[in-house]
Amino acid sequence: MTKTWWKEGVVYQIYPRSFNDTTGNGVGDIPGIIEKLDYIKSLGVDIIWLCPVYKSPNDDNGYDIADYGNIMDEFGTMEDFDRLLAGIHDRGMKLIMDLVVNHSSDEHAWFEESKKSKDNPYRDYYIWKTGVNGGPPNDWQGFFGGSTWEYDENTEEYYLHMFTVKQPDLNWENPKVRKEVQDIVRYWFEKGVDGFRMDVISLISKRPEYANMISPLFSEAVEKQYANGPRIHEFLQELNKEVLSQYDIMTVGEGPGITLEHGLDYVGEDRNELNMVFHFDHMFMNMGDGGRFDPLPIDFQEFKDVFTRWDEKLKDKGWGSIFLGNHDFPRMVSRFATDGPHRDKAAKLLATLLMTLRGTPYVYQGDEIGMTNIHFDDPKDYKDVETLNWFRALEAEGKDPKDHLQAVYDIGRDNARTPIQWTDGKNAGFSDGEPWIKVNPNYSNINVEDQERNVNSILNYFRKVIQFRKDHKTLVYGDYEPIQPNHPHIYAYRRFDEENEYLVVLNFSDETVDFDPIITGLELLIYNYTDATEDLLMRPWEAKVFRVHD
Ligand code: TEU
Repeated sequence: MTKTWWKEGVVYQIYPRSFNDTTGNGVGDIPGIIEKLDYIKSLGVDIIWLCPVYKSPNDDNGYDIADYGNIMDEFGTMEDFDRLLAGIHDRGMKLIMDLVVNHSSDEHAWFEESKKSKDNPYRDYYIWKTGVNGGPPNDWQGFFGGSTWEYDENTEEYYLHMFTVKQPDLNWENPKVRKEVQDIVRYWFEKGVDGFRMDVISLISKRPEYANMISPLFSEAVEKQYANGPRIHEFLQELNKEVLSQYDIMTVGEGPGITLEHGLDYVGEDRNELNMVFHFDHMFMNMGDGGRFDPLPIDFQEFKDVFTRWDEKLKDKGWGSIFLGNHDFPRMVSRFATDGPHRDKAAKLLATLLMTLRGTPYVYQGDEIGMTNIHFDDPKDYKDVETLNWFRALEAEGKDPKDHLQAVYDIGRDNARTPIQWTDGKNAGFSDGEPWIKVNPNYSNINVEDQERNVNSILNYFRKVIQFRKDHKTLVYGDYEPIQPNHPHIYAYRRFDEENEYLVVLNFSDETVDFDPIITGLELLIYNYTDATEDLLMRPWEAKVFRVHD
């Protein structure tokens, strides 16, 4: 297996809107990130992934880009961006950007041209179709609900949008579009950025028949009909050959619909496509029949099995990404562990999991202090377009969103989008003005300033366990083998190579569990209870990592 910086690095994801506001307009900004670079460096992370900062009308918080070569006014200027990049590089870190090219904003100049007339030179930059029987071209449902087709009266055709109406899908069949994407990517590489996270990259190649949905199950339609289209690998190989391969950069493709079966096609070392993908097997595992807003409890067995199956799939020829949350999902501690009385231990346990599996770990901003989900009483406090669309759909059925807030508490994207809690002062130290989304009221107890002062805080544990991963390369490259994989409460595994062996034991429960891994010669190295001992009587949410001696 080849060794590289992006396999050994730890990534920290920034959602700029909610990170740190220096202007008082209630929106985080690039100078706000610059101000916190020493803090980010102090975590021990190597790579920053910055969510979109390009010009955007913000229908989907920057995932609707109106100009790929400029910075959003609310976030600052290109000079600010250049200072950010230099500040990151000065500290020995790298920066990866978000590349959102499955779609653009409808306010992008290309789309403004495209909608003017059927013979406009930009018409084929997007996907236009005539209607069928007075309705849309087919019955496709979008990621945020409703039809994926929007009628345009001027030219009497429909355009495709897999996300909001303000996010028209680009037509990758058009070689000019692919060339534009290459130019965008090259532009940022020439500026010195170190890679890209590629938004919904699995969706760029459409199936030309545009047949009706093959299944009422959204996840099935995504995998078999929306994603993994016939030319996806050709497109990625072309991008790789023309641009990616010319630079020492990293790529991680975001991949709804990328299941185990497709994984290696995208990331196999012999494929010349992407370095890693984010698959969603654990992130969408608890969707009920009603889709995202019909969540089921997390199935712990399945949760473990997902990591095991993917490790097995990628171990010889690929590489994985290890993440438990991002800006699209609830807070990891609330979702996969507990934000009740055991929150402190539970957050540390998840940090241990992130840093001891094989694959590049991604830490989402705020998880390093154990930030939790938000429960707004008033539906009006929610800002996410996906949640708002769902409220609208409920209202259309005569229902009151107020009666359905539990689903949003469980699964809504705003859970992860409340401002970072820096202090116990005004607006949690995020902004002097009124934050664009309300701060989680628990900031008086959960904040960076407080955790800096406490050697045993979640924050300081993150620092310790990140350093631990870096000091023990076996945790990066070594083999992974689950121990007693069917245990109802414990997630345990060995990581080993020819020289070293480690045992990780994580108690995912509120109970004390007497665990017997039948392995001897254990020396305790990392643990989340200060008074931990070498035994395996695991207290609630206890995590221990041992060296295994022969
Ligand atoms: O997300 C795509 C995706 O498939 C989901 O995780 C999704 O956002 C969703 O919540 C479906 O239920 C990416 C971005 O990460 C997301 O923020 C954008 O809204 C989306 O693409 C469109 O660009």
